[in-house]
Amino acid sequence: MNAQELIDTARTLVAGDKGLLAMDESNPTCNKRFARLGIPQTEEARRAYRELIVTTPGLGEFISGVILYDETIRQSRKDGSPFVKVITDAGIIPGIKVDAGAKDMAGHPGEKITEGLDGLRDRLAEYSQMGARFAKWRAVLAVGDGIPSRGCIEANAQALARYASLCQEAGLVPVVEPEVLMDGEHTLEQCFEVTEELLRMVFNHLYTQRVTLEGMILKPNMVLPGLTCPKQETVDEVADATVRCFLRAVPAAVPGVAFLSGGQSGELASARLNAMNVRFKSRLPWALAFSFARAIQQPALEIWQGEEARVPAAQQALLHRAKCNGAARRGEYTAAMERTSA
Ligand code: 5MM
Repeated sequence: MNAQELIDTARTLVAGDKGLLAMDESNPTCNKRFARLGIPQTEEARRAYRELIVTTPGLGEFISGVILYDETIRQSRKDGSPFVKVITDAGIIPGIKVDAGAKDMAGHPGEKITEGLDGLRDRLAEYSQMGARFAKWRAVLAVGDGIPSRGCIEANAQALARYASLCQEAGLVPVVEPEVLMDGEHTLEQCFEVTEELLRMVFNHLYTQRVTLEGMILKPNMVLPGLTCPKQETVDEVADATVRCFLRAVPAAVPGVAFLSGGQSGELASARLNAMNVRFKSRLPWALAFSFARAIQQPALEIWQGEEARVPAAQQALLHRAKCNGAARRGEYTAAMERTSA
């Protein structure tokens, strides 16, 4: 492992006003999203959609890195150019999702443990050879009656730390994604408590597994009320709670926090990220960036609908969301940006 290279890559991923675009939906997730819009759920349709994304003109102006899925990293444009080359030529760093998904956890009804550590060292070596410079692993924690349990938090935190350590050994920057889900009636305060406990546990394990914090990125949820909670806090209240929670639990050595969107609308995700940067940017030890999938892709997918003729309009919509999030990183995003685009 070359520690300085890891640190440089991690810093580049969150430099300036850029962020990550997550396009690492597994085939089942991608197919589910296609099915809702009547798009065929085939390997070719998934390839064509990913080609639309990686060939979006100007994407590299706002996106520092893209997270690919195993099928996607092996695919090419219709003209034969490998996606990894297209991405790199656009000035974007290719990354790869390496977990094998969240599975039911034994003895813990309603809870999940992310699998994928077996054989990970060999898979990381292969992805690194293919041109990936960072990797991602997602742990999923639901909030509900008596959950998440200590057992679930601890097991997922340990898996994240073991993954991160293997990544750094292979020269890949680990993007560590502990996600507290938005589903449910829980309050913002409950999300705060769970997120703080989870982050503390994750960083304890990262320390125990000797992960270089300067050479990683954290990809967490924002601190939010559950989707069906009757009380929905304002954008500023969410920004305040999120930053307060992270100041308690995220070490200053971490170069960047790149939020997932978790099912928020594109506009809300941009507005909340913007509010955090407006209110706190100059006082924080880490950059506050984005690593959104749905909050960047959704409008483009809805426009595309699998039709070749709609590619340019879909690319425009994708670029627009990337640009809005770039503005949110500077604290310059406004609702007027959405009206201009419409
Ligand atoms: C939480 O999901 C990650 C961020 O996406 P959103 O911004 O839409 O919340 C995302 O990278 C996720 O890990 C991938 O979409 C892969 O998900 P699956 O379920 O296909 O493994």
